[in-house]
Amino acid sequence: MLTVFSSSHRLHHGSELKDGALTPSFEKPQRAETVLARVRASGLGEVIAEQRHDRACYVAAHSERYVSFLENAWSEWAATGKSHDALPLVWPVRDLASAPEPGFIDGKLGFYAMDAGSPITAGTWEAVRASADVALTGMDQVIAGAPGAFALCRPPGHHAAREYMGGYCYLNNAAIAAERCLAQGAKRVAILDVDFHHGNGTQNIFYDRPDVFFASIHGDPRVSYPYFSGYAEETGRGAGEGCNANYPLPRGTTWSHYQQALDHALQRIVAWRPEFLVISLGVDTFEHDPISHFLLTSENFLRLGQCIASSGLPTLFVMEGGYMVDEIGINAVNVLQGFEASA
Ligand code: Q9C
Ligand code: ZN
Repeated sequence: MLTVFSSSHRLHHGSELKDGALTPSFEKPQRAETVLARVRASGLGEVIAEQRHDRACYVAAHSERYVSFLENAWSEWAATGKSHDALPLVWPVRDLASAPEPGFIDGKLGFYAMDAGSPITAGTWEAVRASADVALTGMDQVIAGAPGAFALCRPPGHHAAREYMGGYCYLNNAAIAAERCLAQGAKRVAILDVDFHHGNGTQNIFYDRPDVFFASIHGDPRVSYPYFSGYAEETGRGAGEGCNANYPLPRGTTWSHYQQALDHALQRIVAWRPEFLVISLGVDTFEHDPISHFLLTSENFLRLGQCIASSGLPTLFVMEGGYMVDEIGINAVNVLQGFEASA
């Protein structure tokens, strides 16, 4: 299987506000380098660089003003004399939700963010757009006939909604890839999110859409980030009613229980008859992940790839989370090798 990788990811490394303290982000450059090293060591296949894609490909999944914000945020922040990471500190909650976009960077940061987990640094935009280009380049391979491809994206994307960043995510790489299929003529695309955290951003982007089916298996939002979405009752809206499926699972979930949700999600996807499948591939469901609470083993990730292959769909794997840096490469590549063994 082909892997797409961009060295531009190294331009993005920042801090997050965690448990009340500013600390180096769990989402660090070493993550992508570890996965890349495992791709090479395992002989998975060729590794190619990303091809630059038009900005319109990003605006397909996001609003124009949000993409403009991402492009300009660092220079607006730096213009106020600051050189450390930009993080939001005030948000438009419930009764303030219809407020207009502020004209100053401190206000814009909160307006376009769901949390203080996505720092804007000097190199963030260049890394973010390269990550989206990695997903687009991988999707182009699948559209051209590859049965599977791996977009080794960093930073990740599934928490990024049409108009906000959060959870280490800025542009929604999986959503941008799905929009690419539709722009190239596909009628129906499915996205399956197996990251530990609910793919709130992807759900947000496609919630009222009948042409994209979104399923997510994740930690129950009653006790797990992102806390405010991911309930089973969220099934889509309007023309998109019935095209959104959430599988919230308790802390401590092991493979046997996980596999039941996975089989159900895949059955629903196959029955919906999509032309392409995008997997939001987080491996933070691993038993030793430092910020998550499922108990999958490295061997279970091979099974996960086999189950995905059973759908028989052309599949793009898009890297999302996974923070146990020593194991993240083994677990991600196990999914891909499990897929290839049964494809
Ligand atoms: N104590 C992704 O996996 N912080 N994002 C959670 C839990 C945010 C994860 C803190 C986690 C975001 C792509
Ligand atoms: Zn995650």
